[in-house]
Amino acid sequence: MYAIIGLGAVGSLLALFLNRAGHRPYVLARSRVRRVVWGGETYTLDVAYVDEVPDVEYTLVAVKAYDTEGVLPHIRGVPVIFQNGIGGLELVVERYGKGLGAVVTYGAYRSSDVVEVRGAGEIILPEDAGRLVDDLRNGGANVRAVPDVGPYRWLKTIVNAAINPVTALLRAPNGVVVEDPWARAVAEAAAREGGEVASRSGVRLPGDPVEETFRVAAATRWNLSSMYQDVARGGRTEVDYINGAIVRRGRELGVPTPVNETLWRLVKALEGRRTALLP
Ligand code: KPL
Repeated sequence: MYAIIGLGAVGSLLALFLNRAGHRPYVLARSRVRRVVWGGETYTLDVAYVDEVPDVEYTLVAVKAYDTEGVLPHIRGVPVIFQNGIGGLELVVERYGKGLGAVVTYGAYRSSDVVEVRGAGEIILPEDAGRLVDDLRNGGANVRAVPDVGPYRWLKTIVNAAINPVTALLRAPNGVVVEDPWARAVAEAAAREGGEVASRSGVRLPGDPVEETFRVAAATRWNLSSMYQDVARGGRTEVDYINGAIVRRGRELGVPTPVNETLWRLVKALEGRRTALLP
């Protein structure tokens, strides 16, 4: 049996795949999503909302990275962390004693009680995620099972560090990173720094960080990044776990990360501001 904590874009997508594999997951979430729209079809989610997570085999954690601490008491069984950035999984492993990392590259957006899937992607899971790999596959997810998710988490974090702040600061879709030469230069520099930090940490990235940044930005040209959406809602972002994580690791290793540091600070300044167009 499965529990999902957090029913945003990623949590809803996981619920949909599990439904299609014949499961009705328990869900602990602040808000309720009822429908998922994908490829012109609308699916109604079939989940059991709970206040307490019962004993389950897997708890899929799909809250924002900064909400991880608050959900720790609700985790049961094996936690699988579906989050952007570095830090959430590490916290769960430290405090709960175990946890698996996952990377999601589907483009999905939530507005009120509907989640719209706009970009086909994949879910990268560790091979030892066992039954979860089979169930998500049976539910139609494009799952890649790898021996070590760590390098994929790093590459995704670097791509997010290069794309997300630039789009949030410019209030533009992801395509700005490939189309505007100024934006492109900043994203490229951020990705290079991230790549250097990863390689000095001993991480062998599964792709070139700059090429991957431009590939993802072009493939998701019309997407509004998660950070853009968080800022537009006047909410908190995951920048501490994305650019912040790269800067902190860089400091530990003596690798300078001035571009990531500047993007981190600018996004922090933007969080919670409702930028008025007129005085
Ligand atoms: O993961 C993303 C995000 O918005 O957080 C990308 C890949 C940039 C797609 O929008």
